[in-house]
Amino acid sequence: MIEQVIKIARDAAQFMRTRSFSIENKGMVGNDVTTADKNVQEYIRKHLAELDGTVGFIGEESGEQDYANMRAWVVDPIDGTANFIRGLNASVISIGLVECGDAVLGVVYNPYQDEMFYAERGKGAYLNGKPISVLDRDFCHGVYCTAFCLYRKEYAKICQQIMADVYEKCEDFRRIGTAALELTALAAGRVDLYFEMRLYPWDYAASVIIIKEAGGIIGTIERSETAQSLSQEFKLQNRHLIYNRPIPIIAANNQKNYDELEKIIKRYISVVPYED
Ligand code: LIP
Repeated sequence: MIEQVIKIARDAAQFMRTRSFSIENKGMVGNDVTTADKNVQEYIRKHLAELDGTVGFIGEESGEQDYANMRAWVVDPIDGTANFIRGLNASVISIGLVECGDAVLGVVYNPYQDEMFYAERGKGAYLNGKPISVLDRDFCHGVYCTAFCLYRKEYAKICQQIMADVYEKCEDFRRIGTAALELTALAAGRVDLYFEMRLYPWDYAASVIIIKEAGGIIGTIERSETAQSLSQEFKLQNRHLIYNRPIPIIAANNQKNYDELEKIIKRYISVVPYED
């Protein structure tokens, strides 16, 4: 099935090869959608449905949560819409398949570099047909990708504190403006550390399986529901990734670096109210 999904992603990119599109704001500065996003999504939705009509569909530009039969395609038609609007040539198509709460297949296509990243559970991760894997760099030589929580700027200060702390300990940072491209870059050994305070499932669904199959670590930090009801303090615990609402995403090239990054992050987010 992955070959067909790869073809759908590649063909859908035709709608990104235009500079003629209209822009609509989704209610917040920086949160825009273009007619290209909508066309890409519609193309993908139609063709995925032809592949298997029993699978649900969750797309960034449709707002539905359709986990039919516990299976759903989770799709960001253009991850990096702001880059797309500005002509920065750094945006990707991201298609993930989630089954019973687990990411099992992922395809991320960067039409500007003609780079197709993909993985299926248990079958390895690939870039344009060649196996990829994370690179075993130390934390101090790692490149960190992050963002300052664009749609919830009240978290920007915390993200900046985390950034300042990580920056002292790693080599450098990048903000490419598309989570899926940054996460697949980690899978391919190009960058090594990643954190975003609040990512939507369509931003990470496809990359989760690509990172895992490339030997990397990806997870989240969630507040404990019980701890929350017992006290006003927000106690944090590790939680399985979920695909039905925005969550923090941490990723690293190996377990040691993941643990170190998580420790730094928890230092800042364990002491502040952390909302959905
Ligand atoms: C964007 C991400 C970006 C993140 C933004 C936003 P969009 O996705 O990929 O890295 O920082 O908050 O979610 O909106 O361009 O699909």
